[in-house]
Amino acid sequence: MSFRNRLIAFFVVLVILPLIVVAAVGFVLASESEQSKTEGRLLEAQRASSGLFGEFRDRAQAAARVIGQDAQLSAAIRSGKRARIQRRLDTLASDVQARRTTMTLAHAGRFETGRGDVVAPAHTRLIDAEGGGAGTLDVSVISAEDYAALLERVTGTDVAIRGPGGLRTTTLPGAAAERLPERGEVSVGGRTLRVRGFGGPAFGGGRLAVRVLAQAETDGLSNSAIVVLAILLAALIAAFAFALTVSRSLQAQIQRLLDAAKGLAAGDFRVAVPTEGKDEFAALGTQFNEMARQLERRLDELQLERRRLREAIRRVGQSFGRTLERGPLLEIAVQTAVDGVGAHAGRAALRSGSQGRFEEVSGEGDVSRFRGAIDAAEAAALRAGSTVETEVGDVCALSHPLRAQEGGRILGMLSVARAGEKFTQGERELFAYLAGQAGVSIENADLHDTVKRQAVTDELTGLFNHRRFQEVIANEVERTKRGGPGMGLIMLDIDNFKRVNDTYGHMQGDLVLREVARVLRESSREIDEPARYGGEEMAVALPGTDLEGAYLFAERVRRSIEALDLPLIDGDGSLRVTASFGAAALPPNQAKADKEDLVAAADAALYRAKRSGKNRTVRAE
Ligand code: GH3
Ligand code: MG
Ligand code: MG
Repeated sequence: MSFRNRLIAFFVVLVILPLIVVAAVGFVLASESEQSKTEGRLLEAQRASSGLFGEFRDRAQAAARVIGQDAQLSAAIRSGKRARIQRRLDTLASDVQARRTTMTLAHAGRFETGRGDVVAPAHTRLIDAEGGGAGTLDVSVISAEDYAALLERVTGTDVAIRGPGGLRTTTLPGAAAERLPERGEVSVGGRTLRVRGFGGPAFGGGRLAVRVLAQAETDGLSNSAIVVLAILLAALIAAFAFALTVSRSLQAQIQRLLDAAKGLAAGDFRVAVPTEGKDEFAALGTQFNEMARQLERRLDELQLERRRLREAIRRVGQSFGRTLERGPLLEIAVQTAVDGVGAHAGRAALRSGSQGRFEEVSGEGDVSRFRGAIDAAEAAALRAGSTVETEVGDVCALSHPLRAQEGGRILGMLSVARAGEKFTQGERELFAYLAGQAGVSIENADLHDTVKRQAVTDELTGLFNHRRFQEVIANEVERTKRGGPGMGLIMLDIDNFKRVNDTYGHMQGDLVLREVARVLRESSREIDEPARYGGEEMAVALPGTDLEGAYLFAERVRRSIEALDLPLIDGDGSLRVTASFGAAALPPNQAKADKEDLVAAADAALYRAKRSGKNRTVRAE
């Protein structure tokens, strides 16, 4: 059932039911008044008919007196001549306008004038001259038919008159068949009639019943019933029209809401429902419009968030994949996190060792302003091992550990902060994701560093390996060719090393190699590149150093090796070693410099140092 139909049903129940009750009461009242009206009419008719009856009876009495006291009739009776008596009776009846007379004489028998049914008779005794009863006289001045017609005319009701022998007359066809009570209701020819009446003497003895009959109010509709019905109908139409109007206007308002909701569902947020008035629909409309605005704002926010997310993921994918250096990586991580979650500032802190202090490596925005909240969040996140949000004043900070995938080692912390607004669940999740990615990337960078270092490092001594040495020499020679500052090169070979191995074992030999390498490393400057050339031979490239510089450097290293007191692995005591050096150099600005020549020169010098007694440095020629 539609809303409109329900409203109409509601109105109908609310308005029509009471109307029907009122109408029913109206009908009852109207019918009661009809009933009493009919009763009144009948009573009046009954009174009139009995009054007329009495009047005609009085006239009959007067006529009987005239006849009874007539001297000529007395004489005729005394004469005993029947014809004479009859003649005189006829004359008298005509004079008094009697409709019917009957005279019964003790000695002469019965005499009559007129015939037919009559009503309201007078009955008298005839007294003769001697005073004895001579007979009886009955007189009536009106026929039953005339009386009935008169009554119908005067009272407007139907009339039925019944005598001892049956119905005398009636104005109502069909009434003959009915037994008419003195008072009550009868049905005649399918109609219901009310009846009233009275009894009187019948002509010639017995009783006469006079009945007046009127239409009972139960049949058909009375005027008042029609009025009630008309009012009811008018009220019904008015109620229905009102219900229709109200339901139409309500439905129109609901339709507007429905249309707006459909528009909203279709993504049109500019829809607005009219909100004039102060009723609940206006309130609903206001709420609806507010909801649409909220939805639009929320969707905008979502879209912004999605854009930020996409941008962050794009940047993470691009940048984390491209760079393998900690610094730039952390910078990207902080920047992406700040942009991605809409923060105002952020920082990444790293620690060098596994237990070292954190140091800010990269910052974005005004970190100092948010330091309190960031420090608090960082400490809490470090304890919790996961994302933690803290609030200090109106500043909210998010912090998440940067973890290595392998072993879950905490490499550092990534934090962002924002003033005035908490971070949403989505922002926290994005932040945790970014921190996870950053952790993995840093670990990758570290691994990369390690691999790179391993690729150029000699495992035993920690010096650069032969390949790296070749690269360095080649680079420096190239630099010198292009007007660079030149370079020095020393090569060393441990003296009688085979004997160390033979006497103390290979392990001891390795230890000697490591110690000599340490001396070499510690003696070198930052830009020098000490390398293991092969076996127990080592070399150092000395950028920007001339032959004399190289020689002095070699001598310094040689003396340090000579001074080494190396502990023996097995048992007590110690071991001393010496080394021989060859020093060579490439002067600056050598357009024709050659790597092989330089190495060969240093090697030749070393060979000469060996040949001339070991534990010494020989300059190349
Ligand atoms: P010289 O004074 O003429 O240089 O004599 P030397 O014994 O050092 O001569 P040689 O070059 O013949 O011997 C080098 C030895 O170094 C041979 C080899 O067993 C040893 N050696 C090379 N590499 C290693 C290493 O990695 N560990 C150890 N323990 N010994 C090594
Ligand atoms: Mg050797
Ligand atoms: Mg040697």
